[in-house]
Amino acid sequence: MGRCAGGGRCWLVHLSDGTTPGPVQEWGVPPDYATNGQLLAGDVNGDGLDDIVARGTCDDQECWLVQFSTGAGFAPPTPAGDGAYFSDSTGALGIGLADVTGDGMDDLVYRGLCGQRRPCWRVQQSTGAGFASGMSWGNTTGFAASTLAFGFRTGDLNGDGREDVLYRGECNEEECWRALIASPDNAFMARYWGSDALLAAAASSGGFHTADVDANGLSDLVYRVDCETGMCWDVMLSTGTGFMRAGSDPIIDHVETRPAFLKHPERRLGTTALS
Ligand SMILES: [Ca+2]
Ligand SMILES: [Ca+2]
Ligand SMILES: [Ca+2]
Ligand SMILES: [Ca+2]
Repeated sequence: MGRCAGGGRCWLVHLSDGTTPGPVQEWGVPPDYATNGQLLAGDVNGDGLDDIVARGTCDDQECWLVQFSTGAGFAPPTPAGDGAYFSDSTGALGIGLADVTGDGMDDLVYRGLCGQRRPCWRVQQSTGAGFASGMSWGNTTGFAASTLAFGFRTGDLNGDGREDVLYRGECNEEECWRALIASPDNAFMARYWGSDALLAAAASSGGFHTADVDANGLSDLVYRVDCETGMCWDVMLSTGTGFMRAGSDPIIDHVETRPAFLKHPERRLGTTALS
């Protein structure tokens, strides 16, 4: 978000040619977002173009707003549903925009409140035009201090086409990677996904990310760590049932091959492929 050439706020976009960002383009006007909002990018209507979702105001009430990408700009914001029930930990853990149902349209997932205001993993499925009312996908926790510090990320860890939730938590009183595997029954199944991590060193460098680094359809885990030559990437590849460290050398030190932390690097934002 920045200033348009003519003044006022603008979405500014640099379309990538695959390796480098192109010149800046103006892509429309952002709405007035709610102050506690988080800006999310994902494909809400499944047309292959990433859209923008945020909390805003509709008729003096907080609501979800979506700005659909036209391929050459973002359309004006349209109401995309309400029914958000946030919990005390929603802000710290973050909100995901990920296709947990596997229909090609990104859904909202967050730690919120469900029936009788009990904490739950709350999912609002995309309808293609907005989001349906929230559903409880279970209440698995296993949180550790690092869960709140790093939040959660989404990605398809087991390659079944449904994006899953990943966070650093606790398994059998030890820190571990906890995966919440999205099932066809509209529920998350908690799975141990390994324990190995140098993540503590990465606390000051942006936490962890998911990206399919080896392009096998399974989302992997990447984060920055200190190494002898400066900052490096530590990569843990998903096997479909857990993480294993990439190669014999624990640290991948090729900044020029850094993974793009775009949710859908294969998709197109405009006329030029992002990668
Ligand atoms: Ca779209
Ligand atoms: Ca979906
Ligand atoms: Ca999955
Ligand atoms: Ca992979």
